[in-house]
Amino acid sequence: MSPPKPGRRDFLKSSMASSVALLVGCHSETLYGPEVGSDDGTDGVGGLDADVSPDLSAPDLPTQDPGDSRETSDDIVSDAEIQADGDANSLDGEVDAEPACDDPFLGGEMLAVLPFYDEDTSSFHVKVNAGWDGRLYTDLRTLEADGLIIPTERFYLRTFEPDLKDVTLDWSLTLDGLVETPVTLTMADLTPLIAPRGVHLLECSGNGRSRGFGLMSACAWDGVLLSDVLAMVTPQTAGVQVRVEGYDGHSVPSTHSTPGASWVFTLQQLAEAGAFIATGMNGAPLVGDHGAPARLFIPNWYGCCAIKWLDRITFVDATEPPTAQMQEFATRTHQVQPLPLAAIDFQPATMDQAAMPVRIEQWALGGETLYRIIGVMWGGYEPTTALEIQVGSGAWESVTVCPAQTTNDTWTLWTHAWNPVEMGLVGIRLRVTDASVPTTRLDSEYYLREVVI
Ligand SMILES: Nc1nc2c(c(=O)[nH]1)N[C@H]1C(S)=C(S)[C@@H](COP(=O)(O)O)O[C@H]1N2
Ligand SMILES: [Mo]
Repeated sequence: MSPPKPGRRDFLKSSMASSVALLVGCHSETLYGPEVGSDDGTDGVGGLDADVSPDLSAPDLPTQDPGDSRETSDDIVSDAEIQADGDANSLDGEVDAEPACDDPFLGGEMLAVLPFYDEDTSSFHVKVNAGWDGRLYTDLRTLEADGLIIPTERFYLRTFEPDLKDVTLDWSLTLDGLVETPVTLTMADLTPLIAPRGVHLLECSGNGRSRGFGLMSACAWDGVLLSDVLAMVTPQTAGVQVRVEGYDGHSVPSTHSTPGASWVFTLQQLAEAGAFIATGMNGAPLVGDHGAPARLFIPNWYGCCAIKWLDRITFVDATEPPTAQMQEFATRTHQVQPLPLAAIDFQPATMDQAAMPVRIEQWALGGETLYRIIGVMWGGYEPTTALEIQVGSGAWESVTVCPAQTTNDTWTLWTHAWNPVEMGLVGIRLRVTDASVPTTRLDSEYYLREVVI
């Protein structure tokens, strides 16, 4: 059978049976067009997915995949557990203000986790490629209310530890440029200043659907406030900016990306964001692939700014040009074209409020088949309650996020009960209806995911 290539709208209207036939016969491009933004952390040519070619030879069949299903509903966090969590966090004698979260699936049985359409789930949590192009994709399907901190070995990777890095040499960090006296710091200088810096999410600006948006993770970080380190030198003039660099000595060049990682920030941007030099993840010292012994971390800025194997911070003036990485990642950090000539005129590479589904569960409940869409919201600058969801051609519905989003530092889980009115391939869209909440990337449908019912 060679079905005609349908337009997207027709496709969504088609029956389940013909959808499956079409899915088997169609290349994804027919349905999606080229993906804007690949999952490799580079812009590629014209923002197209120029270099990542997910293995399409063995696509997930768009059927309910028993291999993905959970045996029982034990993994599902019940009201009681959420309550218990809240109780554990509250001080003795204090009234727990956390409202009970309604669970429409109570007493039901989870049957399966449905695969997202046309996403490669084959290599989550394993290191793929090498060196500069090395990646590890986090499996976001595993996210649970009590599992929102990703263990270090599952935290996503973009670029492995450089093979030319001499790990026998003691690390040092040089502060130079437009300063009275340059200084070189060792770990002994930083150690007394190391403290827990909280749970923060990191997302690669090139995070992409083809690999399940797996270039995003959150964990608890330790480190030293960057402002404390910058205060160790005296800027020659009213210091405005710094250029931050890391070590990037790879013997094998990247197939597509400009070597090096370097970014220019104003002192104000770093101070306002609470930037720190991370030295630890999840209670242990940083491991090599995550930038040991020290990396930059700027809460709520894209991963491309989180310079690993940090070794130099240079004070520069307002005429400093953008670095190669700032230009390479310009589309992904939502810069306006033509690009400014000075780094200071670049938009900050911050993450607007975003949201997407991470797991679609099929449940049996009271003789009916229902679906539970579990998702995350992250990024943004103020917590919001204005999240809405649309499944397929259904109406936009408010998402009751419970417990509510209270921080923009890390992701917040939400769930949405869904009773399908149409069969076939359906897209899942999210939006924020509060016009004061910037949602540039969300609104571009960057985080659209699809599922076949
Ligand atoms: N020195 C250096 N730092 C780097 C990079 C790099 O290639 N070299 N990649 C950046 C990018 S694009 C991302 S998304 C994050 C990834 O951090 P992680 O691998 O610890 O998750 O590191 C950033 N820091
Ligand atoms: Mo990235």
